[in-house]
Amino acid sequence: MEVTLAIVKPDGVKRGLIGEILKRYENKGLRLKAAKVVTPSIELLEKHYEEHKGKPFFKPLIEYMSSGPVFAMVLEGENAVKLVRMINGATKVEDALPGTIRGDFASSTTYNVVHGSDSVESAKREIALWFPELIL
Ligand code: IDP
Ligand code: MG
Repeated sequence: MEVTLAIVKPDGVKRGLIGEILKRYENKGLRLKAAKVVTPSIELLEKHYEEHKGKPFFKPLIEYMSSGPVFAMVLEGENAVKLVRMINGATKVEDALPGTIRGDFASSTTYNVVHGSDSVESAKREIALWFPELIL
């Protein structure tokens, strides 16, 4: 069965959106396999976002993501990677449609409430980073 990593980012946790967001994933049939509240280290985040190293938004992104606790979760289900990306909505704030998490809750492209792995390979890599103890 496919698994993916989803994260409620610090702005989402501060705004009390963990329950609302998890409900949307569960409503779609995804199952929670593992979850934790953690303030991620800079080291973890630089690995997590290594594809974006050198981009202008990299430093603000790492600062934002390390600014407080996040809710990281492993979700399982058929097409889990694609489903979470669809439920999350588009990256750019102006493209995120109403009905998606970002469309409903994000007002900026940087502070966009949620993360979802972008492929099965990324999901494997990210789950190993965030949940090294997890045996799937
Ligand atoms: P994704 O989260 O939809 O996969 P990515 O392109 O992987 O989007 O970017 C990672 C994160 O970096 C985004 O979720 C967002 O927080 C931030 N980000 C991406 N593009 C921009 C940008 O153009 N300006 C500011 N922040 C950005
Ligand atoms: Mg991405």
